[in-house]
Amino acid sequence: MKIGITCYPVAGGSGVIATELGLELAKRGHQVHFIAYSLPFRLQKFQENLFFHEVEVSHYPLFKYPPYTLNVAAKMAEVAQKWDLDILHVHYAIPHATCAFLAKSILGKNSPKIVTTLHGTDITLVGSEKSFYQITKFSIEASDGVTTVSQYLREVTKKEFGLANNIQCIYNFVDTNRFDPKKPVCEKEKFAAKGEKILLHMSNFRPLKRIDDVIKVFALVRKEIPCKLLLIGDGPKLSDALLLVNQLKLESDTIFLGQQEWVENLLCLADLFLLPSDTESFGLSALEALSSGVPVIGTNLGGLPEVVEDGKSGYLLSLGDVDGMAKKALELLENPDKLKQFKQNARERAVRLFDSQLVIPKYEQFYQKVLNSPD
Ligand code: GMT
Repeated sequence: MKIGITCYPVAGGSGVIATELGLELAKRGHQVHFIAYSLPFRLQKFQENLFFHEVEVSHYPLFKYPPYTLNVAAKMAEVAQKWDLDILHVHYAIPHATCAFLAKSILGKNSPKIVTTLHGTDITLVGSEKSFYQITKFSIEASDGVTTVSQYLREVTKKEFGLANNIQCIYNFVDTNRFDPKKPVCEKEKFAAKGEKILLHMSNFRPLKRIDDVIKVFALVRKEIPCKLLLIGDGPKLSDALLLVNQLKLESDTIFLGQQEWVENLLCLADLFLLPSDTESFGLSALEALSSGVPVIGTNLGGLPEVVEDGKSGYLLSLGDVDGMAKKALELLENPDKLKQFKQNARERAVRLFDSQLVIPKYEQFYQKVLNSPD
């Protein structure tokens, strides 16, 4: 198949999934065309069957705001026509599903089929930005096929937008060969002394990630056992996090690593992964942790219970239950046999349910189904 993929090419779950999907599809012999405003951040080296088409955003003096949506739509139409695309797969409804609708309208009969994957914040954002409701509903309905990254998100989308049943859940996936506790060179001693445990959090440091809770859980655990906190990522809550670490006098045991590219070399160092978010439609970072053999302590909300099995590959607690999370973290860290069992369970769960080789064929089948469906 000839497949166009549009995503936000920056660090973030939806960009990661779109990029890894494109890479895998290209390996499987499909012709893949990325259409985005910059080279997706995990797309570094040349690969056969892979093309990149940059969306240049217009900066005409009259435009106070660059018309990103129109620039993407125009590029989609151009690429779809020139390379005769079968499928245009857009990640994140706003505005990419709308751009795809525009491109399809421009191309008429010869348009590719549109597949939209909803990632979560594109749907929940509508809750805070009511004016987007109609255009989001319209763009989702105008797609030829819609997928969500969890059952939870599927139900929310159906309920919020009053949509019928034709949304398919295809779970996010991970390359379990890459995120493998046995493979990377894990130099734990670079960060922690012998016998010290490592707790890790990785995100885009947005308010919903509740970095304060991560730090407070760590502070409670550190009172009981020697440990270090590794923080990967950057974002609006980074300054608050630095301040809290300073107030709680945790500087000597907290390491801010900023944005990192090869996270598989860091995740495998951890004993526990912390993800106490307000909500996660899926929680891709939690899956990457599981695959690296790292149990997850998080919230029992959104799609996270579909990823982490409470009491087996981690513990999921109520939102804001910092004490409870610290207690569960200590229960594992102070009990080597239990921790070992949870690490094994974490790895097994990722391999059994979310390996990319299991999930990518589901996208291929979905594309085929959409291609076979009448206009
Ligand atoms: O919230 C983020 O970290 C970014 C956002 C995105 O679109 O990149 O993540 C969403 O999509 C990811 C990939 O499907 C999911 O794993 C995240 O759970 C989801 N974030 C939220 O639902 C808050």
